[in-house]
Amino acid sequence: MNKKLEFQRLQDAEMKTAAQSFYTKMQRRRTVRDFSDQSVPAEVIRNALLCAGTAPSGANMQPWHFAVTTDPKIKIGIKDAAEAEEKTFYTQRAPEAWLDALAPLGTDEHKPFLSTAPVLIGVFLKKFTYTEDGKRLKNYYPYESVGIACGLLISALHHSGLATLTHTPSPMAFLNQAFARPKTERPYLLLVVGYPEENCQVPAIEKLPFEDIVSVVGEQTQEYFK
Ligand code: IYR
Repeated sequence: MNKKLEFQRLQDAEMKTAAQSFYTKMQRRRTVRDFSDQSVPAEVIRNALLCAGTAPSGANMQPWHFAVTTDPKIKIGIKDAAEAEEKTFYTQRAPEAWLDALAPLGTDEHKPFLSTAPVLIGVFLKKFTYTEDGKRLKNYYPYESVGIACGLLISALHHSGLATLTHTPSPMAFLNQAFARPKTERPYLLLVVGYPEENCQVPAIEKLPFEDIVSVVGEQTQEYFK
């Protein structure tokens, strides 16, 4: 049942260049909120979705489903439902501290990008897999697995020259209806995909430095990272 792994081993110099250039590329990824309505090649979206599907998952249960739409009517339906949820979030549900944390992003209940951007991807999480003979199998670590798949999806789209917005309207149960997904699947993330608008601005945020996100543990390891 097992088969031999075909591992692609790189030369040291090649590894270092690959690691550096991948980091440089990923460093340029920014979440954007102002999208152009320009359409994007379907092949790019298809390959990014296939890339997401390569993610590791608990017991390889692949507890994800990606629903994709470019259909203006569906996008407008999602926009209207999301804006209705967001309105109650911003005016009633969000605690003051949360609104303060969001202030630098300049977000509000208006979500024009949901109809402007050419592609919306609804990511759904499956706590169970239903087999053809009606058995219900437990999926292991579904939240972690779907999170990893989303990371690969975002990276693949960025790598292909597209911009994304990880949007999590809350609550987002309306996504089941919008994307015609069964109630057994939990909406996990709405990914907005396209090109940034010409004069798109992004907040001047910074990422934490290495020292703040990594602890180098043990004397030998400190020597290794010198
Ligand atoms: N879902 C809301 C609020 C929001 C929450 C977080 I956490 C963000 O990083 C950004 C926005 C909205 O989309 O406006």
